[in-house]
Amino acid sequence: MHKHAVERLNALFPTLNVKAADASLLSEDERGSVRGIASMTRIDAAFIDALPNLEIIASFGVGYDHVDAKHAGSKGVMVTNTPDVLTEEVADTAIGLLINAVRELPKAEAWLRAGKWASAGNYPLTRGTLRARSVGIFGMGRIGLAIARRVEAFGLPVSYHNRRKVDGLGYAYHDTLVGLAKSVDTLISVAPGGASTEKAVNAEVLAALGPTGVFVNIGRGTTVDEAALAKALSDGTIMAAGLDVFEKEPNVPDDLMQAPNASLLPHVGSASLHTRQAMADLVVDNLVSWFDEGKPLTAVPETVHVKNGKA
Ligand code: NAP
Ligand code: 8YV
Repeated sequence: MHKHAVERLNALFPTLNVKAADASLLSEDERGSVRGIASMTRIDAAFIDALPNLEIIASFGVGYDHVDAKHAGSKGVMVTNTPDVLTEEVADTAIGLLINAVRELPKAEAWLRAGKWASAGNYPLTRGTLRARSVGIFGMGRIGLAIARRVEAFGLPVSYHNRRKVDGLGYAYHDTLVGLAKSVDTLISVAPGGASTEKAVNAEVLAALGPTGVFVNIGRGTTVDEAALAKALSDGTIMAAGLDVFEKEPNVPDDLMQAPNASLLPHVGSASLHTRQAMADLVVDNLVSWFDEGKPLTAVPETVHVKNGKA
């Protein structure tokens, strides 16, 4: 948990610090004493069931695929996340990854640092350019919209795929991901993890993007068939990728590590001091609001029905 959140929590509540959400790390008395959790790790049904007086799980991050929120909701336990406060930061990172992937900026910098500018001459002209690209967004939610605004400012057309068309949004909508991929050459995924998006970006979707295709993932690694992506990058099915998230973090598959046409980041989408502090504050503010006011600030959809017994 973020240090600022821990400091605020220690000042506000009696706290227990547990290294993992594993009930065997707590005594029976401790299990009975827990009414709220602040966490950025996996919380499964067994852990929720092991805490008889648990009322709320305040998760650090907007994505909460690591929390069994459906089970929490069925047991009357509130789950909160940290939407909005990270939206612009993550959208900035997505654009950085896109430009890195298309214009090879990390490789150009490595060229300079290796002394090759002086010894071998200019970095080669890039095959990739943003000019004349069309961008598809998989997951047109809060962050997807912030990315779309940036892409529009670059003068590029935007289209998207969600399960539902967003009312009043002017961008072209595709009701399938493969349909979206067929219509663009640049796909940015900012969809949540979980069963409904598991390996959604597969060989068929990558083939639909085509040989000038660029794939950027700022959402969750689980939404991608990583073996298919590595193959598509090596055999020219697509041109390049920019990836901030991976299926089994912090482990990155070797064939992606070695791919010269992939720009890779260690899940830093929201990772500035400014934004992480705002996320930490929202975790704590949710707990304070729950225990003082009887309601959360940012409940996840699976638990909006959960009422605080004292409210
Ligand atoms: P959001 O506002 O809930 O947007 C998610 C969008 O995805 C919604 O528009 C939703 O529309 C769509 N979606 C969900 N399931 C789908 C499915 N099965 N098929 C197609 N579309 C689907 O969430 P957000 O705040 O933009 O955050 C999005 C995700 O970004 C998070 O869940 C997290 O995984 C990721 N993230 C990553 C970082 C990072 O550091 N890399 C940082 C923050 C967030 P429908 O419901 O209509 O389908
Ligand atoms: C965080 C994220 O890095 O908000 C999310 O969904 O993926 C990131 O902002 C992560 O949640 C912290 O572990």
